[in-house]
Amino acid sequence: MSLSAGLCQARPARNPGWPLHPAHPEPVPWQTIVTRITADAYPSGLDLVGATRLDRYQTTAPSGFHLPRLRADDDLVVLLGNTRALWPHFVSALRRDPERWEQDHPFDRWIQDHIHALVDPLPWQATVRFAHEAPPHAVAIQQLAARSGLAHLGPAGLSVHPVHGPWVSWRAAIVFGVTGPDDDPQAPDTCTGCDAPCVPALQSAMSAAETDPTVHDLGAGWQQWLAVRDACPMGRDARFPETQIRYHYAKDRETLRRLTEEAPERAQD
Ligand code: B12
Ligand code: SF4
Repeated sequence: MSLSAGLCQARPARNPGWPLHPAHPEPVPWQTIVTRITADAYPSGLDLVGATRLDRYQTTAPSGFHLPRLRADDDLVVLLGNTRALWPHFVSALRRDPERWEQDHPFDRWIQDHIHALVDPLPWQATVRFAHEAPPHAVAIQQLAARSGLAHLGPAGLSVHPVHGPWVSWRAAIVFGVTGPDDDPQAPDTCTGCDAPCVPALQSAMSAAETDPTVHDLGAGWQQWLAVRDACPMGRDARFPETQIRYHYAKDRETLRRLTEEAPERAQD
């Protein structure tokens, strides 16, 4: 199964990767930016925030996945991700604006709008790259998560968070033209000592795939891909809501449409 087959399906982002703002006149410590973004992002469902330096990421990621340098090699890179906390915010956005569900990739489109609404008003020079972007703007976002100390990269190709296990998603990398952190945090290795039931599950999913899956369509074998995540003993309480699973794995848009018509409390399902 080829990587390019998956990536060619990804949608381009609205922002093609240029700095969003002129340089802020006063240099600020990176902690100021991370604190501000965390305060804005967390209540909007983007409840995982990490930070590292551009040079640390670039030495890990293959060259085709490098992020743009804004000021210097030690620029700050902020990673935004989420647990199941994000889904109700997406459902609310669909209810407010029902035309969204008719778009080609409603979730990716909403994520772009949602993150730009957080980043665009900030007074610092910044560039956003989304996890769903295709080359030449693709990001090795799991490697960024590991370099930020947020989640270990497990043997089935899934990031494993120490609390939420594989039930996390990464949404965007934001480069800021200020010096990033000196420290180089290590994500806790959740996999050493585990019998790795995710590995045979991944092998089953790969051999069951009749055609190359793409980022936007895992095909008829989507339940086998789901079984890879379900095999992991970490973070079982953090499993995504059923409707979120049906949308991300089976691309079940009808479920999505029905959800937007149901009572608000069902948004958590
Ligand atoms: C292309 C892609 C795929 C392709 C993989 C093709 C391939 N041979 O690598 C396909 C379509 C098969 C796929 C499937 C899935 N993906 Co995917 N995918 C991506 C994407 C867009 C790019 C991966 C990449 O090129 N990384 C860059 C390279 C340089 O990194 P790498 O470390 O060398 O490669 C890693 C990834 O390829 C990863 N991986 C992810 N899926 C798969 C599937 C296979 C078969 C293999 C071998 C590896 C793999 O494992 C590698 C690390 O060991 C990322 C988002 C991103 N920007 O990173 C999401 C991403 C990795 N996928 C994700 C998910 C959740 C899935 C699915 C569960 C379906 C879904 N969309 O919900 C399935 C099953 C994954 C599994 N391992 O069980 C999440 C993972 C979250 C997490 N906890 O880690 C990501 C990070 C997207 C996100 N927004 O969070 N995916
Ligand atoms: S099943 Fe075990 S080895 Fe696999 S990702 Fe989960 S903790 Fe790591």
